Amino acid sequence: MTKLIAAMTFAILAGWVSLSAAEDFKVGHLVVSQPWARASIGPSGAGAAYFTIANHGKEVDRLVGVKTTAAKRASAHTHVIEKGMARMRRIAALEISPGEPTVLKPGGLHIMLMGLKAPLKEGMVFPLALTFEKAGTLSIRVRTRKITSMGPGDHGGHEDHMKQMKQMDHKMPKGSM
Ligand SMILES: [Cu+2]
Repeated sequence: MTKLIAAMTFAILAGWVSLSAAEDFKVGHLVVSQPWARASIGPSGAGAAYFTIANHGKEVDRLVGVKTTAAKRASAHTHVIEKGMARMRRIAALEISPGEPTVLKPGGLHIMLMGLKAPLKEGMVFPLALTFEKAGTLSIRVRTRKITSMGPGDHGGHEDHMKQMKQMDHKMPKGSM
């Protein structure tokens, strides 16, 4: 009887461990954790995905390619202020340095999804293939959170940011996509 309980406890613990670790993805010295995306706004066709990348190696790596079956194009973006206007700009190679993890989050670095094949809805999970210069390609699964979400572990969000996102235009040099 005690043995049975011990076995059951172990099974429950093991299940819990695998569940909690499910959001980490590893390739080489890189660990991508807690990927998530925001539900997209109406039929806008654009979305954004976020995650944290830690580099446990000794050399800088670079994110040089992003692909997904959920959208026609995906690329790393950052926010810049130009003539007092918040704009987004594509980053061809996002540096992943050892030490401080690189954090993609609303209002900062993000993976821009252009030409969504279907609107992103809360609870949807879609794949993202990240290609790094040194570590190679890593396939991750991104979970869609509600439109007001600020990230995993938040409770709600704030509307102002979404208004800001809507007003922001995507001025990028032709051919940079
Ligand atoms: Cu963007």
